[in-house]
Amino acid sequence: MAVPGVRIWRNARLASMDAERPSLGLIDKGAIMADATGRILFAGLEADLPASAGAEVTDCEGRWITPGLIDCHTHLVFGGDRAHEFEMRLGGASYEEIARAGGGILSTVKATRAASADDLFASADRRLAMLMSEGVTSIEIKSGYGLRIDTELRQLAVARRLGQERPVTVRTTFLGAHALPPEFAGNADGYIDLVTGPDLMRRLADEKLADAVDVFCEGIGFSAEQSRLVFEAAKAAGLPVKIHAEQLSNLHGAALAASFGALSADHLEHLDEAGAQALAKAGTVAVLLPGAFYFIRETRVPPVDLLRAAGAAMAVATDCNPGSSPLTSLLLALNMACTLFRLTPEEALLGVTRHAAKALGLQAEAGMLRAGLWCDLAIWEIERPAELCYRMGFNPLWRRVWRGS
Ligand code: DI6
Ligand code: FE
Repeated sequence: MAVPGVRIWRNARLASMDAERPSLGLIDKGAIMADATGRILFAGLEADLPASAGAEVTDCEGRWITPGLIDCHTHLVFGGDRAHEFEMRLGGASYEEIARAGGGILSTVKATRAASADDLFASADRRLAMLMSEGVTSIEIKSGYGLRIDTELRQLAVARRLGQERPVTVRTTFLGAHALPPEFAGNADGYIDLVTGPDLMRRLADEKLADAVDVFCEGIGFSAEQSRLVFEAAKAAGLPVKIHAEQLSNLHGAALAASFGALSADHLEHLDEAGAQALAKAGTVAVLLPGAFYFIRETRVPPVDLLRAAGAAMAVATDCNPGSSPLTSLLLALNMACTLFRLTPEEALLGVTRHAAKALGLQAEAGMLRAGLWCDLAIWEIERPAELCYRMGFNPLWRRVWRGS
């Protein structure tokens, strides 16, 4: 009997990332079957594959299949670039000095406000194509360079449009509390009032403009108290929260976010032991961003040993943004997570699949090769999974599958 729309990938080695299997959930001599709606019907030993005459079959010739990669922290939509500041930093200025002198995030805000939605779409689309070419099938995209309601909503709309027009899952995050816009200089509380306005938050939720709400909790961003106000407003609108925390100093933002059941706390170079334990206890994912650490030449690495000891889930992402991490390679982020932060390849790979899915609240849909989840696959020309972390600047992707095709 022919089974219309069913697809099979056979003769493969699977790194299933399935939480019910040890380590990376390896399955030698594996196969995957997807139904016509793009969900996985079967992932396991080829010998156990259910009969399915008429299915479209791909012979993977022994290649490795992982879940499609998930970049769970990006600022992909923005105007302009910051190459000039890169030159200034090479001349001796620090990231914080440039930010305080009105450069930094605010220079990108100016360029983003000046850009049309089509311009923003076109430039983000090129960056997205780079990520997708390395097997990325889900991505988070934050606002935070509009810093006015109209331009924040424009950024979110462009992010949504990328998800509608390209074969990739896009989760959007409202990061209105990213920096203080010039109109509110000296009046951070006034700006927080605007960002936490109940009408805005409800609109973000009701019109499905944002899937989550984030805040940059930092000396050059917003205080822990202001972050709390953002979280309370998000919670009242039913939106999950995330935080940029402990990147340049320790304001205890991660523990605050954990107390709100945050999806993730991100950066974390200055996290302390209590913070690591709070994340583990709340099930908040610790998202590590080695591209930003590298690019702004941080010297303090996130306390990976404390996160491990606490049992916190760790994810790895590009933080793609024009100021601190102009990185459009999740594979390079994997390498950096291992070389700079000493993650094991196994931890790093779980960090761009299963744990990254959790950081987006997508753990029931993506991040593992398991029946019922989306059939998002990355098929690799490699001999062992650690090769994905080991190489630099080499892309071994053979095929990418999003929702079964
Ligand atoms: N932390 C970061 O690393 C980026 N945003 C944030 O909150 C930097 C954004 C930028 O410099 O444009
Ligand atoms: Fe970021």
